[in-house]
Amino acid sequence: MRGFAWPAGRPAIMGVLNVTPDSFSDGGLYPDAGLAVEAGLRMFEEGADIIDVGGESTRPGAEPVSSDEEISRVAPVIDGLVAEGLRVSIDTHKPEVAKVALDLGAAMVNDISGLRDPDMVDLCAKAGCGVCVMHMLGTPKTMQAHPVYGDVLRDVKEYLLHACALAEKAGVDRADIWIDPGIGFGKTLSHNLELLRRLDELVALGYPVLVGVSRKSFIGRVLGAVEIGGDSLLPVDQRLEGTLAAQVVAQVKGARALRVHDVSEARRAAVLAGAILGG
Ligand code: HH2
Repeated sequence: MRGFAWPAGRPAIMGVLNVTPDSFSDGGLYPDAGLAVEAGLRMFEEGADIIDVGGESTRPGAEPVSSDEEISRVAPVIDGLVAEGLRVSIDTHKPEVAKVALDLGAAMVNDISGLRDPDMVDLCAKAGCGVCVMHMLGTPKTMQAHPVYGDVLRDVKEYLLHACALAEKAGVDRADIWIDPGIGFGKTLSHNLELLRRLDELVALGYPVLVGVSRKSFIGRVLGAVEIGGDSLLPVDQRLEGTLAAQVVAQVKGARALRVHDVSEARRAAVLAGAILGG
């Protein structure tokens, strides 16, 4: 991603800005574009290095929306954030949506489908933008039905390497690629924990690794079992401490970027962890 300066001493912070009615934790928060732009500016002031704008929820079971609907949600927000000089990524797997976002000045495409659509690869190669390639098993509608892997880390790694090779062959600059294991995207609780435990194996591939754990249900599940019992989930609004713990583990394992809802808290935790880790 041209001109992206990695922050010293901590992972980059990607602030989550969902302009959807149904995202799992911030859905419906910004009924108009002005409010969403204000929220993005607040995240920037709190230390976000890039704002990830999404117009379609990808929570388990989510219904897809049309490209037109997605564009109508994200375009005014991206326009407003870019006008304020902020660096923006577009969270989409649809090339038509990515194209509009890039034309408006977005610097990165965050593709949860891991570049499944060849048109997306070509678009990114032509645009010379940053690309985050995320691993997902299946689609959001079905991904949590019964995810099965041989060895989850190896399978995710193989998929990401393959997608990155296709992107580079099409002309995407290797330096513009980030990879992401896709925590919660077609993974059981133990898959998510294992991916984080063995994140250093993904880091060893040499691409910057982005991790998105913020408020996700695996956190609610681990803490719910301890605090409530059985299969209970700790509610989304009580997952901040668990989120920070998981983000710090990812940082210790070598994550270079964190996708977060709570920017200020995540930045503070990352700065402190960075000071301890040194270098
Ligand atoms: N997680 C979500 C969405 N996009 N992109 C990347 N690269 N990595 C992630 O882990 C990731 C992502 C899901 O979280 P959220 O956007 O908060 O919710 P929703 O999909 O319901 O809008």
